[in-house]
Amino acid sequence: MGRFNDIFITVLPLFVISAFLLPELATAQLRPNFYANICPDVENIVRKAVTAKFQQTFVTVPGTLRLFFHDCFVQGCDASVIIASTPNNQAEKDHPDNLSLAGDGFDTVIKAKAAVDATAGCTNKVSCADILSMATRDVIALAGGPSYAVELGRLDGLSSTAASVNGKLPKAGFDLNKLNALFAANGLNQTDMIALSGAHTLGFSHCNQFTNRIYNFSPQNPIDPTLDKQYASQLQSMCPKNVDPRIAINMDPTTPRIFDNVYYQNLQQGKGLFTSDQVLFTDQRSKPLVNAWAGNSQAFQNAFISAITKLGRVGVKTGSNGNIRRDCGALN
Ligand code: HEM
Ligand SMILES: *[C@@H]1O[C@H](CO)[C@@H](O)[C@H](O)[C@H]1NC(C)=O
Ligand SMILES: CC(=O)N[C@H]1CO[C@H](CO)[C@@H](O)[C@@H]1O
Repeated sequence: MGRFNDIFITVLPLFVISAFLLPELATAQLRPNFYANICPDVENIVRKAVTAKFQQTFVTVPGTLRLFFHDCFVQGCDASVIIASTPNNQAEKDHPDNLSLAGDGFDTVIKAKAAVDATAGCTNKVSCADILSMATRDVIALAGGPSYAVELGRLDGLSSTAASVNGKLPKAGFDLNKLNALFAANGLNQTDMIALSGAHTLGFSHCNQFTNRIYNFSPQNPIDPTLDKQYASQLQSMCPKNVDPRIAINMDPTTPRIFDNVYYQNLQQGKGLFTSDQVLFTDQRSKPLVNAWAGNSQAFQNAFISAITKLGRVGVKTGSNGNIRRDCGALN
């Protein structure tokens, strides 16, 4: 009886405390229109800034989309990837896995933030993490992909270290088990992983990400046998041995500037650029969805929207775990 009382007494204050915390947690819960009473026009302001940037360079699209992915997979969607390194701290963006993040993705967020902050009533009211998620939605639509209601209400993270990137991002050489494990660690299942891989319908890769597939795959097969032969020789001519390491090529050889389901059609034809792309078709566990989405653009788009919405919920910062950064590139 005494034990029961002890438990009751220690548990009760926890309920009382959580009742006080609840309003704060409730505001941190993501939802569309989070800024309706704070900065009602924020989505139009961001869209306008992103569109202006897009008109300057197409790299805005893949740069922003990949930035969102890397942000969410390392310490959650908290804009920690945008923090610049300082003499005392090497930030996430300076980890070697970030080497190829396009500067235009960062610039998109900085420009959209400036536009938001220049609007009366909105200054320092919208997180960089939310601006990145809105910008991501906008670039997908600008490239011909679907649009969707984006959930908002994230806070910006309070730290960013290169060390925190280790092991958090997938590698081009990953097989299905490794891909699934890494995505599962972020609450995303195989369906989500296959849908999000469809982002490789856009953007560029440096040659070193796949040279093993075209020159030294195995002693028996210098070229990865899952690669289409003609595509393999195109890749060899675009990426000769000892190529300039700055050279980058389109990941979708067919419609590189359109957000479409051609990525999956490419996989059916042996035109997946990375091992991690082609394995989605060669592994029997993922092949059925590749085939389904290759033949049904609407089904792919629905799955992508569901998956990127789940991606946007990863590790969201609430309460004292975050703040609204004045400068997206520096901690307050
Ligand atoms: C499934 C596991 C994934 C692997 C192994 C992977 C790997 C890579 C690699 C190696 C590159 C080329 C980097 C370079 O050399 O410049 C790349 C580019 C890219 N990735 Fe992924 N990625 C994966 C998933 C994703 C996801 C989930 C997204 C977004 C939802 C994404 C979006 C992009 C974009 C847009 C680019 C092009 C970037 C640019 O042109 O600037 N990737 N990815
Ligand atoms: C993956 O998650 C989505 C919802 O988040 C669900 O609809 C789907 O059935 C899941 N797929 C698998 C293979 O578990
Ligand atoms: C865009 C960006 O900031 N890229 C950096 C990624 O990390 C390397 C070092 O590993 C830097 O040199 C890049 O500038």
